[in-house]
Amino acid sequence: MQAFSNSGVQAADEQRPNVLFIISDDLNNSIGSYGHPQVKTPNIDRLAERGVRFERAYCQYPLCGPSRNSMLTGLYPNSTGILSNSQIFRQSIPNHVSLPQAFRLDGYFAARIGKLYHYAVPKSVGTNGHDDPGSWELEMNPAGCDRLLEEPDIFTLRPGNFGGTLSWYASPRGDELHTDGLMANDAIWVLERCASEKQRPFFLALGFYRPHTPYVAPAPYFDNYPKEDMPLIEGVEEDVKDLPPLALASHKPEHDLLNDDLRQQAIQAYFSSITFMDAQVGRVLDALDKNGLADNTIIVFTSDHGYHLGEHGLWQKMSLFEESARVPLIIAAPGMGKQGAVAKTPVGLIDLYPTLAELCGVDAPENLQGQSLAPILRDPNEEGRGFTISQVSRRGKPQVFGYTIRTPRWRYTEWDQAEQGRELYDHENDPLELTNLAEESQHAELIADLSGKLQEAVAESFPASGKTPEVRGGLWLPNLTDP
Ligand SMILES: [Ca+2]
Repeated sequence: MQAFSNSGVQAADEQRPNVLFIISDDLNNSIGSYGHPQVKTPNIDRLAERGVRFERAYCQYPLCGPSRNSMLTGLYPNSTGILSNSQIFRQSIPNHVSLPQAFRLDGYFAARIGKLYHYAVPKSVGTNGHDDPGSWELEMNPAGCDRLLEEPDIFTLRPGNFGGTLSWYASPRGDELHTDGLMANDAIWVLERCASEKQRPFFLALGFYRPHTPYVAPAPYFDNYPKEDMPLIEGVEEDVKDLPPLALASHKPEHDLLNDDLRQQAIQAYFSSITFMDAQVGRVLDALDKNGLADNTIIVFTSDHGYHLGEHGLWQKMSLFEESARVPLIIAAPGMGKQGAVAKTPVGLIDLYPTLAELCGVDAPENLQGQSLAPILRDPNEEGRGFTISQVSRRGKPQVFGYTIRTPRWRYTEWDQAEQGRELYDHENDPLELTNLAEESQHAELIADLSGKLQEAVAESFPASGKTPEVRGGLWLPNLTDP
């Protein structure tokens, strides 16, 4: 009888799709299939060819911790309470069921390799980081030569600092000695195990660390990007004249240490790290195919936020411009929609939880705030919600917020409820967001409309109580070599 009932479960579960969820850290849209003229990403590109590529996908908060907590809870940052790094939603909304936890509760094998929730990179690489143990049945935290051996050799703008500071290194060691290479090895091993035990569907989450600083990649990847060919942004002085100061407040004093030579070195290393990470993605996709899992596995590829490489004079993240708020997003769901399709309606990382829950028939909490992207996967011309909001905080007492709304044509931003400035960009004519139209009277009606829409969406980003949950307990830093 036991054998009979087990095989009944097996038959039902084998039809449920698996999920391979791949996220890269601090990756912007410098990707071949997104039209980047220089960056080589053959493996992400071949994934795009078998799925739907979202042309306008945005994070909800352009910083690791807040973005990842939002994505993995399906709630806006105003509802998770996680508005800075080194925190986890269990400190604010402990009873909420996370995305991987929902799959676990529904019988899936949920595994994490590397960075899904926040990690202090590179110090916490090799530890669980600011993880949520309730989300996973298996957690793997490899640490490679980039973490354990090479720090003394890494160039950095501020000696001794590697995580928040621009820093890079062309490593003499091969792919599989680096953390991301070890992670791909682990993922291949887990996929082999999953293929041999098909009675349980899996949710395998793989969080690569590159291209986050320090931009460390094996030296051969640097050969793809001759330093003198790396693009430098010009005309910044003119560009920033029409901007409110808070729009540029993510600038760090250390960025003033950059000259053109260092800027080109940094971009070379950032691009090299992307191509290195892409190669690891390729090894995992190959393993999925080789183990006969591809036909029944939904693959997601994304990043936690974008990244500036000098636009508007900015580097890294924490701005509300396109480069910082936008993320790559590719979803390949077997049998859904046309392979290689492109969806142009704005969507957010907030939408991933309801999407995957629907596609896999997994019970999700009723208070999720995003939309399911399933209708857009079936027909990429579907509009869905039709806009996405992102937010960021600026120092001050009380804390000041900037909010931005992205529609298919416009980006509109308000700082401190427009008390400290606003911005309007026409993406049809100004994709680089160089001309702020917010103070031009002919756009008054459009601005009133976008402002109303933004404020309504912001109000809905709070929980039913209307108040952002308080975070209990302090910050902490798991550290492999100095715990
Ligand atoms: Ca990040």
